[in-house]
Amino acid sequence: MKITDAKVFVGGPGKNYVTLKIMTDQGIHGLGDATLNNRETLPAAYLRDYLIPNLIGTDPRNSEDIWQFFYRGAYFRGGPIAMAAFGAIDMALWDIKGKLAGLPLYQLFGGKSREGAMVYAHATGADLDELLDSVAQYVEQGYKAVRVQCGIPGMPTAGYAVPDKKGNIRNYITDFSGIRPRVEIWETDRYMRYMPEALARIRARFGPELKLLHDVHHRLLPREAAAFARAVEPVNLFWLEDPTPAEDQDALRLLRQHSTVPVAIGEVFNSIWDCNRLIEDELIDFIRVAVTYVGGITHVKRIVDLAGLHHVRTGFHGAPSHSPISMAAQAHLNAWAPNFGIQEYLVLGTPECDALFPCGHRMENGMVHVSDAPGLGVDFDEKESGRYEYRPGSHPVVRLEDGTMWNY
Ligand code: GCO
Ligand code: MG
Repeated sequence: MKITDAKVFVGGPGKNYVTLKIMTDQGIHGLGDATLNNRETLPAAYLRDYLIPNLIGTDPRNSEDIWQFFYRGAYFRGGPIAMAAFGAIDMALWDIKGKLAGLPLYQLFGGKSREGAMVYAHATGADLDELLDSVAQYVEQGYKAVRVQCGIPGMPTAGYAVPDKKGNIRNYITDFSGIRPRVEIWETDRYMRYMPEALARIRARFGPELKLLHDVHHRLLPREAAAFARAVEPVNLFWLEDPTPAEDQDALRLLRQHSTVPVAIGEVFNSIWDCNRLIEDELIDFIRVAVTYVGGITHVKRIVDLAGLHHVRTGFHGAPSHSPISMAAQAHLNAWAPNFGIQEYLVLGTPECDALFPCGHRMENGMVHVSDAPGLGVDFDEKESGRYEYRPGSHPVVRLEDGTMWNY
């Protein structure tokens, strides 16, 4: 069997999805998602200029060797751009493998460990009242788990994933605001004083059952993260996400000494080497990697297996920056993983998105049910894709009040 061609498409409804389609001499094609949020043209160029010319003529069934060829052959290993490009190739090769076998991917991983995979939605509000209403809506829709992000009184600008006072959430993922980032101002003290109380009020309003998640988004120093984690203990969070930047894999030791709050980290990681110590030293409870960003299914399965040895559960990233292709790959991994935790679920489930990516995975009552179609269980309408083109967008940047650059 041989790969005969491969094409890259950039664009989509409300998002610059980067879609890879690999064709073979047996008429079977595979799909992959190389969407690196707000840097989409770079994995696309890496695929077109370097990887695809080396794919043509290879046997698509040799997905492990192809992964090793690209990873080791790059010499300058890893990083978000290359791993997103490898990730798309790896997803597409697994898609082909499943279609050849006539089996949904979860069967190739080891079958189902559960019927439905619990997901969480994003509740948000410019103030606590708005946030409480937002949580109530998701509870109404049957979600068992909700992430809560709240505007902080007195903070000069709307914070991470929070609407501004006029109620419109400047969603950098879909606002194509051009390549120059807008600036958000962050004040740790205000956040540390306000957020624990806000979380306690949400818990009081919705009772002990609802799983509450909160994303600090890399903004605290290790000491501050330890103090914050201790302050929110009584809220009994399902997880506290990205409390402190984790390039320093030792930073979490202090937090672990002061709190038993479950910690979730990993969405910005690109390989097992970014998180092996966090997992082996059991400094986290959930690994938040995304199948695109860590080089695809082959590599993410290694991370899931290592995590499983250390009581660490999965909590795959699932912001709208991932196309239904990588969300489909994660749906199969969520069905299989013996140490599944939860799935973030924010695909832009609009009619346009469904038209571009026909898909058999279903979301019901806060659970995702994986498709039994062979391979990934998602397709891509090339003709429909002609409606879209790349439009530049950028993450915001964050500065402290005195202008010091901080962590977005
Ligand atoms: C999350 C993430 C996102 C990121 C986004 C960056 O928990 O979903 O923190 O909101 O900000 O994926 O591109
Ligand atoms: Mg996050």
